[in-house]
Amino acid sequence: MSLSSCKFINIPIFKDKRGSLSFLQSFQNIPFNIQRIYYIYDVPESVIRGNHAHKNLEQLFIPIKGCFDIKLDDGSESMIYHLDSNDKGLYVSSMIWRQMFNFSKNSICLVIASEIYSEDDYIWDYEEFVRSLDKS
Ligand code: T46
Repeated sequence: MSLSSCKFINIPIFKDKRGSLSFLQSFQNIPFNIQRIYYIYDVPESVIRGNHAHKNLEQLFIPIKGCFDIKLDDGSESMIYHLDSNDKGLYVSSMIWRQMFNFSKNSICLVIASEIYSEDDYIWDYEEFVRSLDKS
């Protein structure tokens, strides 16, 4: 997969005097079937999370609170995305190397995932990631 498959997705907001509500629904405003949800929080400012790629997993990253950066790399090019709005999620396809950093204090990253958790889906070594791209 190339970086061009990764993109920001607008999340609808229903806002009235009672507050706001946003939703995600499989294949409606998210391009995969939702199988898992997790969230990342209490991340110290200097920490880098991720540092791996996924063979099959597709994910949507949403900054529910605060902001952070994600660097995506498809083996040919890389780009840093700043996530700072809970009505915009970053869709990341499979076979993209990712690093998350610059978490603001008290930030929360919600992640919507297309697969259940599987250790076998992770590629932890960047050289191995690049080699797997050559094979596909
Ligand atoms: C990703 C980045 C951005 C589980 O048991 N189930 C789960 O669904 C997940 C996501 C994690 N875990 C366990 C595995 C580890 O022992 O939670 C621990 C921490 O996970 P990890 O070191 O993989 O965390 P990150 O932030 O480096 O990576 C996570 C996701 O794993 C990964 O898919 O894309 O966030």
